[in-house]
Amino acid sequence: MKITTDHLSDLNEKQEVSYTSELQFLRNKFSNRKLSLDEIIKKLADFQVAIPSWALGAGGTRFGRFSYGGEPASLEQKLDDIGILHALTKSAGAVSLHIPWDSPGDVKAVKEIAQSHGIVFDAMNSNTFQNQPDAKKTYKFGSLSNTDKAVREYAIQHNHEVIKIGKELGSKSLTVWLADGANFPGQNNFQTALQNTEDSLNQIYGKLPQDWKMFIEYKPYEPNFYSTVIQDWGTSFMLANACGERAYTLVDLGHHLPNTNIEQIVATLMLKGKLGGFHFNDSKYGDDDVTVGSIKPYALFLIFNELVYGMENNPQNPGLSWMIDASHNTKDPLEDLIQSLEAILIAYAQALLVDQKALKEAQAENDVVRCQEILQDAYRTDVRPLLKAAREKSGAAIDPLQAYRHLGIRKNLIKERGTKTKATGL
Ligand code: LRH
Ligand code: MN
Repeated sequence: MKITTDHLSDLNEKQEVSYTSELQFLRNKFSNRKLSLDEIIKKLADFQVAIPSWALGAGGTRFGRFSYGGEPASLEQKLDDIGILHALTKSAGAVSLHIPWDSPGDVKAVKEIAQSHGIVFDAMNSNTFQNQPDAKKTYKFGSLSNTDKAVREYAIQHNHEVIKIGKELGSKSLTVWLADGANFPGQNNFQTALQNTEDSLNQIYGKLPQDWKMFIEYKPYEPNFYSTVIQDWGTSFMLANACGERAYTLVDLGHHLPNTNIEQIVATLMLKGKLGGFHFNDSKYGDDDVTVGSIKPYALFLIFNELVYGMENNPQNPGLSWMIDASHNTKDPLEDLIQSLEAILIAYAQALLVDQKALKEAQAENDVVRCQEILQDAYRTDVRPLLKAAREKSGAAIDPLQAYRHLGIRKNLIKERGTKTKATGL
């Protein structure tokens, strides 16, 4: 199912009246600030988030998985679904592939389909946390950290193959996340596991094309429940520095122990020029992978406030990779991703409204109350008219979720694919 601007023009016409008056209200509200709302609208229109190839079907847990009907059964169909998301939002212009879950059979055909939807290939993800059916080695006791040199080499080889596939597709980065760790005290020698991991990552980095980046993703626990080799930002930061200047830390919002100050981690990594990118999602307890901004929207805003400050003040930190990493256990995957894109753009727009100059002055004067008021004034501003203006500017649906339902897209996908298809991934 291909969405065209014709599909959207009538819908947008109805939407336009209401949001233009809301936009005019914002223009009046910020007329006394040296702030260009048109510049913000342009930044929102240019902001592209990569969609994870592993999150286009119904997700699940060990307690069950409830299929959604019309799920994409191939990489080609997944690209078509991301094409629908991008046509509706004009913010989903990239895909992040997970190998081997989404290995491209026919690279040429896959590139053509992606191009036809205006989608580029963002970071490639290797998978050394599952044994493949034809596996010659087992990752049961780890991969890059494994005590068995042959298993480490097997995992390093897999990452080199993922880079090779990425080069053919035009990707420019590799994300390495390791499940490696232990379930019980005494099971692992922490130092040996970390040293093996560092050596293995260096061998992967050694084969990274000169114009590529490597992202090292950390996580405190799951699937190991006593220790994880790359457990926190500090360990990832250390390993990235040990590898080289094109190795960075990737922040998955769900990979933090409760109440961790993630915005401070973001500020620290940007100051050190080692923040590579994000896996956006939200969570109340663990790595819940629920809809972005659905549980802690203020925390997401505070993270974007540090990102906006960093993008203005830290030229030492390169452009960031923006990716979603979520799992859809009870929502239509495409509606869930539309909501996540909305939440990310809302947090970014609110952060762009922060009067950074006034904040800096209030911080210098230790005017604690004023600091909070400056932040919350931006956070409490309804910025959705700016997102609607950005989408109209980009030829997207002013209200993507309403358009998705109005056009009966899920019904059409079920008609095309049936109810039995199952998407690869989590
Ligand atoms: C690990 C993770 C990682 C992916 C996987 C699908 O929890 O966040 O980014 O490889 O999910
Ligand atoms: Mn992740």
